[in-house]
Formats: sequence, structure tokens, C-alpha cells
Amino acid sequence: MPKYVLHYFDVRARGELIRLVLTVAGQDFEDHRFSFEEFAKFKPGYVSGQVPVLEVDGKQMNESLAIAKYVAREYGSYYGLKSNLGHFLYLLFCVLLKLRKLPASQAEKQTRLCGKTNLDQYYVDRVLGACTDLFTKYVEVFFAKDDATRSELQKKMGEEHIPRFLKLFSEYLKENTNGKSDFFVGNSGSIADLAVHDLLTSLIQKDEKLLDKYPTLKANRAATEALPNIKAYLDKRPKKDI
Ligand SMILES: N[C@@H](CCC(=O)N[C@@H](CS)C(=O)NCC(=O)O)C(=O)O
Repeated sequence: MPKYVLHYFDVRARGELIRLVLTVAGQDFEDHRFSFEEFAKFKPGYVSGQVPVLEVDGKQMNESLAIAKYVAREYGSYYGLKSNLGHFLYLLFCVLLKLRKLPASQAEKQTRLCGKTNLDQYYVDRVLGACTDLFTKYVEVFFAKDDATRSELQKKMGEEHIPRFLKLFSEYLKENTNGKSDFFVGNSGSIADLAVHDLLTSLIQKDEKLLDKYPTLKANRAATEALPNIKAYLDKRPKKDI
């Protein structure tokens, strides 16, 4: 198993998806967190002068989404005859029993973290793109230069951006298997689900009723929290606004 060290600020933001992917993949990692003040002394040592940086056996990787997908592919690309056959029989069993949802086998969960087919990878990427767009808006509010600007951006966020993206995510969920799966891609969790989970965490912390009008997103959140190792990680991680 490689030695992973994640270097990032003591927040979720652009580092958390990497932490979540490593967690679901069952990989131990050193979570090197630092304050904004402490960052100055580490900055010159990072290739782009920015974080997150994931050190893999001493080799530095930068660019948050590229890193998250790299890790997801490391632990999400194996699928052999045995697991496919097992999963086929499992699905047949579900269909025969007329189970409404199509649960994924453990093997299948591990094959799809980053999308199994080219089309699946596209579905993952479009969700990640939307997450980046909404996150950018959230960051603008968070770092607004004064209170007046913040309240103006906040208003736009609540009235326009959040409803637009929650509707979009709901449509993506519906489009995938027409509601038979609670995940964004196929019938198992991927980094798309982890990215949406993290993004919505920031928004739900400010409005706990946020998802009341979006039942499919609520179900997606619950399904994501049921992915391997996630619940224990969420329970112990420090609570942050961003
Ligand atoms: N596209 C890069 C952006 C990285 C980035 O903007 N990092 C910020 C923190 S979230 C940073 O290091 N800021 C400090 C600086 O630029 O000096 C990624 O996604 O990794």
C-alpha cells in the first residue's frame, strides 16, 4: 500500500474530495492540515505553490480533481470475471425478487468509483463540473470583500444558484436508471456522489431543511453516507464552514 500524505488547509474545500475518496477506498493517509498563517512556510515546497497536494510515496501530485480521480482509478478499475459473474447473479436475484432498488455488490462498488465506461466517466465529470461551478459561487460569498457585497452575493446564491444546481443534480439522479438507483452513475457510489455530498454539507450546515424539497438528493446523501468507511470518517472529522 503506498504511503499517502495529504497537504491542505484545516478545512474541507478543495481537499475534502481527496480525503473522501481515500476513505472509501480504505486507504490510510496522513492528513497534514495547517493554518493559513502556517501555509507560508510550506508554500515554496509545493510545485504550483498551491494546495491540495497529495504525496504518494514521496512524489507530489497537485490539482485537486486530477488527484481525486487518480486515487479513484487506483481503487476503482479492477473488475474480473468472478466479480462480474457474481454481480450478474446478484442482479438476477434482485430482479426475480422484484426489488425496487438495485443494490451493488462489494466488487461492483469498487469498480465504479470513477466510472466504469467512457459514458460513466462523462456522467461523473459533468457532476464534478457542476460542483466546481457552485463551489466557486460559494467561495465568492465566503471571501466577499465587505458585508454589503456578501449579503448581495448571498441573496443571489439562495434565490438563483442553489435552486438551479439542486434542480440540475435532481435531474441527473432521475436520468440515471430512472430513479432505480440512489447514485449519480449506475447503481453504485462514485466520486460524483462524494463531491455532491461534500458541497451540500456546507449548504446544509447553513440551512438544515435545504433538501426537504429534493427527496432524490436526500436519498443520494443517505446512500453516499452508507458507502464503506464513510460514516466513521464523517463522525470524527472536524466540523468546518467550508
Ligand atoms: N485548481 C487548483 C486550485 C488550487 C487552489 O486554488 N488552492 C488554494 C487553496 S483552495 C491555494 O493553495 N491558495 C493559496 C495560494 O494560492 O497561495 C486545484 O483544484 O487544486
